[in-house]
Amino acid sequence: MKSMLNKISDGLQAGDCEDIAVLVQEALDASINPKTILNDGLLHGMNVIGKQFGNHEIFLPDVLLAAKAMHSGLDVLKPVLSGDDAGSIGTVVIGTVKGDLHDIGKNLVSIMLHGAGFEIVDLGKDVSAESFVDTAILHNASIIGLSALLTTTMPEMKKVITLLHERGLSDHIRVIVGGAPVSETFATEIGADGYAHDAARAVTLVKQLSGV
Ligand code: B1M
Repeated sequence: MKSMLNKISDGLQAGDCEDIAVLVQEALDASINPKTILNDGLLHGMNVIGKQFGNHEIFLPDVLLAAKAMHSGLDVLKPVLSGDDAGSIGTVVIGTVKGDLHDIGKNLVSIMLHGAGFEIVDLGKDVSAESFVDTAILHNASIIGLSALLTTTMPEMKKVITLLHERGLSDHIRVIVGGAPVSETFATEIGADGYAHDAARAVTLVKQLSGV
């Protein structure tokens, strides 16, 4: 099992999209737990990429290739991670905030929330505060989930919360935030209703806020 997971991590680091899809399918066929494939294969590889990029050992095109490979792997994992649609227990509008193009973590949160029975309206990346709020109203959503990966885009989260207050909606629509630079302290500072460190905790948080 370890060697299969290592191959997935290595393949992701090499940005090998086709191989990754095949390797992830092989791991599933070998009955390796999908969450193990995600954490010890795909995310392990992406962590290495993040560190190497931070240390200037690799460059943006390398990161882009790894991200594409991540998406290929997630496409294979998605049906097993999100499971059968058991009927909606609430609607969540989710997206990555304006100016921010990182969507891998946000996609994971979407997949896990969908798997937990929530209807997801995924606005993608680079989403404006107005778009989050207008979409939540349109879909009668009770929760907006905001993701940010850049310290420079974190202030966009506050804009969504301010807009909800301005429109008198903050009692009806809750905001949760997450992403690598985001913290519990930051969430409290901007008046968010909750912070989740990872996708699994996002599910627990959304359930709590929805009273499910
Ligand atoms: Co970018 N990037 N990037 N990048 N990139 C980071 C974030 C960085 C930390 C790399 C580094 O320097 N070590 C750094 C940010 C520094 C900072 O702001 N402090 C950085 C930079 C600088 C940049 C550019 C500015 C580089 C440049 O152009 N010179 C540029 C910005 C573009 C833009 O957004 N405007 C850029 C571009 C890119 C790519 C496009 C090449 C690519 C993104 C592709 C894509 O997403 N489609 C990319 C990538 C892949 C990364 C790293 C390597 C990996 C991010 C990732 O996907 N991780 C990243 C390094 C790192 O994070 N260590 C880096 C895996 C993912 C599963 O984790 O998203 O953290 P994460 O999600 C987690 C949790 O955070 C949480 O759950 C997930 C796990 O379960 N979570 C939530 C996330 N959202 C949540 C929402 C919730 C709850 C939990 O509730 C709603």
